[in-house]
Amino acid sequence: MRDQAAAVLHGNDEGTWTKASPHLYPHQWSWDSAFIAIGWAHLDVGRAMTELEQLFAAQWATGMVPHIVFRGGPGVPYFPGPEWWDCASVTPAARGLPAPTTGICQPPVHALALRRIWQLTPSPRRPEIRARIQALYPRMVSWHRYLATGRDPEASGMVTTYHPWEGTDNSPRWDRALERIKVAKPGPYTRIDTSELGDPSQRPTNWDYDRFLWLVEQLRKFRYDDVLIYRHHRFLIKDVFFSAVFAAANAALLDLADAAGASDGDRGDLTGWLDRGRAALAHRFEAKSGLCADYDVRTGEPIRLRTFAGFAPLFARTADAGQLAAQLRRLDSPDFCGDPRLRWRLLPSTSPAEPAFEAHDYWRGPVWPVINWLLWQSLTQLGCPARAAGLRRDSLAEIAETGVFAEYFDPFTGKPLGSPQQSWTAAVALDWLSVSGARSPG
Ligand code: 2M8
Repeated sequence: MRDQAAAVLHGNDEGTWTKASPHLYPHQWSWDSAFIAIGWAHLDVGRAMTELEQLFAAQWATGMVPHIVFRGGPGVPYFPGPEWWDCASVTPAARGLPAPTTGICQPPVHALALRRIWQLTPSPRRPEIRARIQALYPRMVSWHRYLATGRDPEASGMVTTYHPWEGTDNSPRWDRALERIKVAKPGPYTRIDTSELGDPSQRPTNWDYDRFLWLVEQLRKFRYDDVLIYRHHRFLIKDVFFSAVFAAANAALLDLADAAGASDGDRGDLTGWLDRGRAALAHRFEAKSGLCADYDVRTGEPIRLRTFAGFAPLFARTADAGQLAAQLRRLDSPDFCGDPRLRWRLLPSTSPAEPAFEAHDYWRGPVWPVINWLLWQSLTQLGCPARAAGLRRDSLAEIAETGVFAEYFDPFTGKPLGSPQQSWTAAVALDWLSVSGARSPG
């Protein structure tokens, strides 16, 4: 399996960056790149660093790392392409970049990747890789500073998301906020994803795409200015999963502070963001459901749905023993991994008990290996090696059963769904294959 996973990365390799998948996603995606760098680190730590360096070369002047860098070039079929975003025309923050980008971002897994690269760097390569980490580290801190300020002007400890494309596209977490948006069709457009995949039921609907594109139009109108967006945008959600990844990423940058020669000021800021983030998530935890709830800034209402995001305290490596115990019980309850219909004991994107659940449909039910990798890593670090080992074993078994490094899997049948040869699935498989079930990844 290791050779097959490596072949997926090599097959999608464009030399200095990696396509998220061969056909469906032919550009460089932000959080995909971070996972991909973890995969490359098992093959060549220098190549892993290059992946992150190339992504951060497209970082905006605001510190934001854009969700797509359109490195594939203009002829490569992907919809919507850079013309829908038009970032460099409307904001100086997006000018002078090596390739056009989108104007939104994705969960900051990058620091986890940087830490993993450093852990995997063999002694002879340490001086070279340390120098490259030292060069990249300030850019990562500025990315985190953007999230802690531009995306959290209230200093609440929770990151605000502006668009479903900021991670988990058609998750039912966004349904109500999208339902409030009444849009006329945002001009004629032709989707490529559904024909590329051949099965539209595995992808967001046209209703979703109308809203996704309308939201892009709005963000462009606000010139991607966080202050204007905060004032006028219709979709503003305090995202518990994004916030949890941010907390874990702040901890990862602190772990690297000595190797990177971080300043006292940066260490202080990172510690502050980490503490504030964990405290906010602890506050959003609801004992009754055993889950954390997102929060809609526009309506002032919590979003109470049973999805993987409810396990934000686990993803953030909560320091609260009571919440940890409650979340572990919930994880293996019949609403989640304890559902007897599941093919593997893995965390589905949406609970099968949730009315919006769809076994085939993208973020509305399927199992995503990268999400289970994040959970595995957290549980290992939280001192739950047995449960972590189960996630690793079942995830590898899920991939091995069909031999497909799929984007996502049907939780009941284990059928591979979405794009085959998805880079980040191969990358996390490489990482899982490198450690024994009980050994700590971090
Ligand atoms: C999916 O999103 C893209 C848009 O960004 C799409 O559906 O076209 C999501 O799963 C996203 O989280 C992921 O980064 C991207 C590439 O794998 O695909």
